[in-house]
Amino acid sequence: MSYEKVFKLVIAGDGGVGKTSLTNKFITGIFKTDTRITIGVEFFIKDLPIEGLGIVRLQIWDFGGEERFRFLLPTYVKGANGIMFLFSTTNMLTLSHFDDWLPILRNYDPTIPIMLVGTKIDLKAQRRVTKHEAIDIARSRGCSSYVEVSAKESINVEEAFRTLTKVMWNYQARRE
Ligand code: G3D
Ligand code: MG
Repeated sequence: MSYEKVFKLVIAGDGGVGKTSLTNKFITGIFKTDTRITIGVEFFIKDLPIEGLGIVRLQIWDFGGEERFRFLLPTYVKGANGIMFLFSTTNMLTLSHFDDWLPILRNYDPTIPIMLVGTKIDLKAQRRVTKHEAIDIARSRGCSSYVEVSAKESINVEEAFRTLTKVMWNYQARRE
């Protein structure tokens, strides 16, 4: 497939929030139940046709959120066109940690598009973060948008990637 652009997209967030599950679901359409702890970083490619724009080749960097790999992140963020920051809607701490991640994510490009993504919305009874709270954080931290997803129940998965891809496209166009 020929593509118009290549965008590097970094998936960040605490361990266990569902980064690998969301990436897998988007790439393969399958919700795997045996995702192992991601060591360092995993790298995926997906060609995404965007109506009216063209085909975008997404290079997706699924970053291992485990503390002992955190030192690698600044290197991976270099040259990124956009970032998805995932937290679990079942765990407020994973959203609180956004502020710890932000300086690293914005180190090379202080205005890089960052989409805030609340995961596991199928776990309704375990929900601890309201949509309202998450939107407030997204706004006050200058995120491009907030999306809620479930990799398990296939809610908003492709939409999240599409939305961010369009934002990355516009962002790059403005800088050219
Ligand atoms: P990570 O890559 O951010 O570390 P993973 O997270 O994708 O490995 O997911 C961590 C755990 O959350 C996994 O469960 C996974 O199945 C679960 N999970 C991911 N996305 C969803 C979702 O949308 N809904 C639900 N209910 N669970 C999800 P285990 O039990 O393997 O630890
Ligand atoms: Mg992982």
